[in-house]
Amino acid sequence: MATYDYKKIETKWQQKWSEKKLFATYNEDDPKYYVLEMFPYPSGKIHMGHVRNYSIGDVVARYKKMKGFNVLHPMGWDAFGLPAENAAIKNGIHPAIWTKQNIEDMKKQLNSLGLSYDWDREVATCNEDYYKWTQWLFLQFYNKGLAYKKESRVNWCPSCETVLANEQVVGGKCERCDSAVGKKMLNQWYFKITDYAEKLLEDIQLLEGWPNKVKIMQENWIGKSVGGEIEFTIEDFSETLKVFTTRPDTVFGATYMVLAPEHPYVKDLVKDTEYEELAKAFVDKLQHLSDIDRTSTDTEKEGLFIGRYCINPLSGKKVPIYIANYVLVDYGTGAIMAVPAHDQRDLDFARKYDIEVLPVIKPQGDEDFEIKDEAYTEEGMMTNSGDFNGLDSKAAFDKICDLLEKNGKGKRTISYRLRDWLLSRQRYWGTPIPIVYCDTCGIVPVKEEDLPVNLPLDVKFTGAGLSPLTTSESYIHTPCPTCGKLAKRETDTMDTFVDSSWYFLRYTDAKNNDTVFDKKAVNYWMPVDQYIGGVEHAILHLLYSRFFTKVLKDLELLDVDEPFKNLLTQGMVLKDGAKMSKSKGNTVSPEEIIEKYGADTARLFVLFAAPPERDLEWSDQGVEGCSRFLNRVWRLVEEALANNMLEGAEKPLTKEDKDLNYMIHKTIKRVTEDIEGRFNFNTAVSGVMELVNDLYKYKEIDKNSLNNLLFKQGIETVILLLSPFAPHVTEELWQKIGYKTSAYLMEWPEYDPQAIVKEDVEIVIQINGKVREKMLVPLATSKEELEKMAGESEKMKQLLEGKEIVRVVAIPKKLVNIVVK
Ligand code: ANZ
Ligand code: ZN
Repeated sequence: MATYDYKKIETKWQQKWSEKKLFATYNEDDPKYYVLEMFPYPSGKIHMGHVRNYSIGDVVARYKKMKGFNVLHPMGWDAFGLPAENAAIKNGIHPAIWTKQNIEDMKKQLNSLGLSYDWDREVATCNEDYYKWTQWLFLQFYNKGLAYKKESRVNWCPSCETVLANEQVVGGKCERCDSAVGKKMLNQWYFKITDYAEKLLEDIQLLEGWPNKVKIMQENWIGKSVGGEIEFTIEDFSETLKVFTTRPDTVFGATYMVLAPEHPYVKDLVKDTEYEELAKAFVDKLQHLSDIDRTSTDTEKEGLFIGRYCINPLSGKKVPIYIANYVLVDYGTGAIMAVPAHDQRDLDFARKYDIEVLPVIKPQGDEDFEIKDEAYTEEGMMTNSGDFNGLDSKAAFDKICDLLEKNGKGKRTISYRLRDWLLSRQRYWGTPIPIVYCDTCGIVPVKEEDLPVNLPLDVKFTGAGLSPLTTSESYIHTPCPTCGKLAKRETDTMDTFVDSSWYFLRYTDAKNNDTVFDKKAVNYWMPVDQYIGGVEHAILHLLYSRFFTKVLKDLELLDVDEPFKNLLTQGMVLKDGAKMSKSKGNTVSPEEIIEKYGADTARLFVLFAAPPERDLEWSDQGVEGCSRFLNRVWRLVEEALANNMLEGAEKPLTKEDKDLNYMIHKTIKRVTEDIEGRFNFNTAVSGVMELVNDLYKYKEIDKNSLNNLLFKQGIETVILLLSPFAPHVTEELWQKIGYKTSAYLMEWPEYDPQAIVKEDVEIVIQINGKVREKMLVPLATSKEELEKMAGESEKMKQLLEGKEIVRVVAIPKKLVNIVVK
């Protein structure tokens, strides 16, 4: 018998599949299924997280194919970004060459896992034929007023020399290089995602196949607040101060006001006063803190009285104005009325600076209510609020809004936490922004027919704080698309999140040179039926992709509202309880595992060791176990072939045959349901393992009396059920038992509902509720028959002798109770 030579088998099938283009997909009329894993950054090496992500996707893809769907399962490269540029600076390799080499290396590694990708649809975001369309999309956004330029204060990493998003600033430091992050004023490009805030929020309810936690994260990120804008007069100042509040009902309790230190009024309010220098010093001190750090509840509240006062529009009361770290300039109006009795942040601040705390809402019926260290944030009864006293605070909310609107002192408003998407990056290795600046015509978009604007090769990586593109003379100078005079190109490139916000659309028509994608193709394949990736992308990538999809729908480029119908966020791969990572030095290299055990074992392990959404703890014994199991399957088939156990005539089924038949169909049902339901691959695999055990036992009964046809059916079932998980070894065995067609093209086994109905069922017989006897009866035995049969056994006859039977209760398939006196 041949031994299981995984290396030979895996190389052989990978080659054959690729030669035959087994996984190529065409746009047909069949029901489609689009399964997608988040595409990787081409770092050069795959890690176990990739193996897990892509193995999960591959099972789904192969399974759906066998279920008769026309499956799209593409792969590509999120190929722009900082590491390539840093490698260029460090090692002097051009980012393009570095990236290309890494893609080749990683593609080999992915192929060594036997993943069923349609490589004809491969995209790399750094290729001209891709970024041409990213630029084209930018122009469509621009024409719709959804891409605009604005001067703004941005997080700036002096070491990476680039703008950072708030999420990339951790504890005041750059997420990438750990340098202290500063602020800088820059003229930047933005996408107007805030125009879609309401739609993005509303449509979360369409995402039935998404994990709840991700939906909540998106909801919080958009952060809709319903409230009001209230105008306070500032004493001796020409302008009024607008504040945004979610609690107009607390307006009488506003005992001080806070402006964000960067609020435009601050300079004028402190001008030529003793507070001028203090305020300036305070603003400087906050420069390096990110918004997240400034508003975190753990951050000590800090502020400064600026010597001025406001007048409360309803109470007429005069209250002091502060600047403070916890009020942000770009949320709401950048200023607040502070109500320490009912807002914890305000209370902490008021206690620290000894400001009055005035409760204006109290719990119903609580006479000696008092605020101590905790703000009262619930609803209740109005107090200290003039004419509104005694009202329910909910009713007061509306009445106060009505009054403010009547007096012209305020209005109801909605505020979103979501900010516009800053997309400019002062980097080289990204999609050039297709814009030209002309002294005569101003900002001029590049003509569509002149796309792509190519990344030049003659750049210097100077580290001077400007985009390297500014060093390319050939790039910068260009005629103005409108007037033809010499003009200058934009030298910023796009955030790589722009590239990844539409790659799943390009896969539907990846080779199209005439348009971004054919409308028919995109509408046939979209939405993605199953998206799989890490939860670290739960907010930005998914939100940006949803935003793009909605804009493209409004541009009539496609018809779907949402890009991803179902989302699976896979858990982490841990070792010794911690996430596998280079920095912790606890990684296991996929290449080593594949070398030592084969790809099928590696795949089977990551699929079997935990359900996809849970974290998976690496275990060498677990890997060994999976390897042993595949060897066991191999031997089972080899022995069966060697002993001619897969050929024979039809025979009536014996008791053992019936049991095996039952197990075969029950396993099909179980594995199918495990995959269909919540991708419980771990239990699906153990189902197959049990069936393999049963086949081994069956084989031992008596070689001459076996029902070979049934045994063969069992073997075939194992091979087919296992094929999405361990595609190489099953393909080899499938051919060995005589099939010419790939297992990938076979139909997924169907179970026979008749076969899993157990024919006999055990019934308990009770006397006065006490179990006295058990018996096996045909499943279909009726109530009347059961009543009759219950007393017939020898044991029952004895037990009932001399007793008077009062009543017999029979419940088919369960029990008979005989009530006696
Ligand atoms: C008075 C008040 C009383 C407030 C009260 C809350 C409770 P969300 O729900 O997150 O939208 N706020 C407004 N603008 C702010 C800014 N730029 N920086 C920091 N805080 C700001 O929160 C809205 C509430 O956060 C607003 O309602 C305001 O405080 C504060 F019992 O106004 B509130
Ligand atoms: Zn011009």
